[in-house]
Amino acid sequence: MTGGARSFDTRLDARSRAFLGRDPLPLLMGGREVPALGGETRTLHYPATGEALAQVCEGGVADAEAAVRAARRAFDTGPWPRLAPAARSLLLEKLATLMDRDARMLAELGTLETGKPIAESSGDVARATDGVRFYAAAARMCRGETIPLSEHLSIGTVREPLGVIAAIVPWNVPLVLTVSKSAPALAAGNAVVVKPSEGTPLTAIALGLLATEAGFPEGVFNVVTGTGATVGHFLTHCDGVDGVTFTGGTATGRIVASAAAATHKRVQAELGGKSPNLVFADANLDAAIRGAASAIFYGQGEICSAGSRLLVEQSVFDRVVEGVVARARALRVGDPLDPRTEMGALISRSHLQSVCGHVERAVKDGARIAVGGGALTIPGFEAGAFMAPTVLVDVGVGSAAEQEEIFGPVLVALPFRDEAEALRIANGTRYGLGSGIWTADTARARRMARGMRAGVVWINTFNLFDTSVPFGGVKASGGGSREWSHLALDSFVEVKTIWEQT
Ligand code: TXE
Repeated sequence: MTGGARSFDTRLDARSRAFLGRDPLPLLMGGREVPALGGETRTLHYPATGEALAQVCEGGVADAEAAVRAARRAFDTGPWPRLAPAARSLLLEKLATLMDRDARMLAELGTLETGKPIAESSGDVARATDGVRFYAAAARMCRGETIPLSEHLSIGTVREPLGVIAAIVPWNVPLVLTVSKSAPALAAGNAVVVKPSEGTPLTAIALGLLATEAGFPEGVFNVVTGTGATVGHFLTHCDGVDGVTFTGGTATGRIVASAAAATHKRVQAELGGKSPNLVFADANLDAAIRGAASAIFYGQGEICSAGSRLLVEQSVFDRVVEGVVARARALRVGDPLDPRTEMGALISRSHLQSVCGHVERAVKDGARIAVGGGALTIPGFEAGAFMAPTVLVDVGVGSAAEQEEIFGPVLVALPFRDEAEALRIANGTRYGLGSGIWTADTARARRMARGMRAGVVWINTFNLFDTSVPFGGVKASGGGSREWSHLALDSFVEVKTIWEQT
């Protein structure tokens, strides 16, 4: 980048500075760093200050086509799918080691591209690296079974890679989601084309460069930047792609799924949410308050499984809401590169406007702002997309604020009378991703967990994740297959049955 010193330059690791200094950052395909065929570039901005961050080659349809061709070659005739699982495992392990080496750079790039606090980005890097390690091991566990039918028939299944996988990634947790999509696909022997979100391609490009350094065969791990309307559209419509793994908004997810259906692609999708977090009067209320606040304010609320609806038993409603409000007031919002910061900037000014628009509409619909409610001006970061942690009360069940994903630090709090009403409200949206239950009564916790129409239930905790634990949703939150754990491999393999008369 040209121009004067930026507010963040001197605070970065030398590797981050060198990475950002590459002008423009390339596309990665066929094992090579290449410019966009059309010669276009995009300037990325740091959401906390609005400063220009980096120039990135902006891929288009021709670039996506070239990446798919490279991936196709790698899969159809290259060594990768034919390698012994142990050899694939070793390369993934090497990638994880390089991610450890560059952990600080990856965390800084994650913060610069998203505006999230560095403490969270560091956690993202640790989670992503653990994900690569998990699938390094899982590469050796991708196996079939034998089925005894009769003495003269030998029947076996093998789990074969699908082929070329398009990984379409959103902007909220770019590195973690690039890994959750590509690592199991690679472990199973597929070739991958990653399409990062147009505004947050840095960590995906950095990961791609590390994959090249680790020695992945050419064409196995490709990264094409660009918009959903061009690159995303091509990847979901073209014949050369066999499977799509997508995380993003529910509306886009529908478009992706129908495009993929038309060309017979496997789809793994993880979409939006409006996750309920239920607090019963018998719960450890201090823990529930802490949990409820972090469920919505972690990641600025830009998390698909954010606990964005707090449902509280009537008798303790005021106490719990006051507790969450106090925590919202105490949150350190500001400089994302400061390790003490607890909430950073939203992804962009336009997303901030959208989130504030949801709050304004809620107020028109009769909601009351218990805390926050709008943009925050942080000294030294005046052009940043900061939002005050917000809690809304007097929100109607069925109102837009209670039903729609806001994707920001906005919590709606509603009282309930009994278990049946709690469950009715909890299950009363089109989404079904996360859900929380806070109670000291184990039997009730299990009863409620069974009643939740959600892919994940957390009891006396919220938003815990682990590489070895499946994650995903039901209804409009996605559905079908799961991300993470050994189950994620299922999205990227085909089971072949072999009958043999003996
Ligand atoms: O997401 P999109 P956006 C929700 C959240 C947010 C809303 C919109 O509510 O406010 O979605 O965010 C690519 N064919 N989530 O617009 O459009 C796009 O380029 C193929 C929830 O950023 O879903 C990007 O790489 N691809 C979510 C990716 O899809 C297309 C995380 C996601 O973008 C495409 C992010 C198309 N036609 C947003 N159009 C979660 N579940 O965590 C776009 N893309």
